[in-house]
Amino acid sequence: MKDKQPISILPVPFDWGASRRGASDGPQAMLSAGLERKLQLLGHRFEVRSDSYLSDFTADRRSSPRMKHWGAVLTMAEAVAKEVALLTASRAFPLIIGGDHSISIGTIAGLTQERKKLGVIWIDAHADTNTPESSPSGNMHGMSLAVSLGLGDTRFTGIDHPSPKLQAQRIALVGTRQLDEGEKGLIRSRGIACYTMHDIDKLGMARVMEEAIAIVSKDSDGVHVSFDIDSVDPGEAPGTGTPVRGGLNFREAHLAMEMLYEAKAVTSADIVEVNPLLDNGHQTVRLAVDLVGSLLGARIL
Ligand code: HAR
Ligand code: MN
Ligand code: MN
Ligand code: MN
Repeated sequence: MKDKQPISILPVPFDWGASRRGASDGPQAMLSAGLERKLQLLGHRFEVRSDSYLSDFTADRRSSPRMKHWGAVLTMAEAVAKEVALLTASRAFPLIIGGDHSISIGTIAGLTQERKKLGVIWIDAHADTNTPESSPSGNMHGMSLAVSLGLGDTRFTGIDHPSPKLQAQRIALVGTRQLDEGEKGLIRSRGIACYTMHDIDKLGMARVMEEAIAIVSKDSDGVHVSFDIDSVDPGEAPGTGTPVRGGLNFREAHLAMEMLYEAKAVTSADIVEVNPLLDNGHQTVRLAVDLVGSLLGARIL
């Protein structure tokens, strides 16, 4: 982010892209856990946007086995895209708080209205590169990155402006440890940089983040961080709908965020899949707030 750039926090209380309910309570939980106080302490100017930009998606019953609740997801994503494009145009730093990961369909469509060469770091146990055909679940939070690459239903890939929104060479996946067969083929054939937990174990998080930041910054006009809290090990972050063992530890997750801040390259972020209904007290919600703090400049000394 730029020096003294104001931050616009955009809540997206939405969970119809996931199989389990509750991520829709993530935004309110993060705000109640002191997200605003954290930004104040860090000296940021910021505003919390109302969620009234979201029209009533609950009335939208359109759904199919391969794209569950697609009507609600589409209505949400179109509204999020519009709102994020407005924030980008206003020169604020968009900080989108979800919500399940399908909200990033809207986030990325909005950001790329202006930034045609957006780099994206996707920190997640999953790659979210399924198409309706390859998805084993039909849950749309597993399709958001594929949609942004122009794959899948054209009503989604065409949101706001023509597809594709992203180019494969400006994407880096970090923390990956659960891929479906179709996703593996796509990641390989498109040459998407993928830093699995195996790579993090062998190379160390610092080296992985250096490489990932270099990849997404190269010839780009902005860098978006999409942080799925399920990238963190379920021992630290149990409050999420699709936990996978063997994730980032507390220090690796913070280091990733700190290095992103130090790189001064990040132009927007979303944090997703925080599910207060599945949390152990407020452990996961608090971790999410602290990680946003690290991304926005919190330091020990
Ligand atoms: N790959 C699986 C599917 O598509 C699971 C994806 C799910 N979960 C997320 N996204 N939280 O990162 O169904
Ligand atoms: Mn709810
Ligand atoms: Mn995800
Ligand atoms: Mn995930």
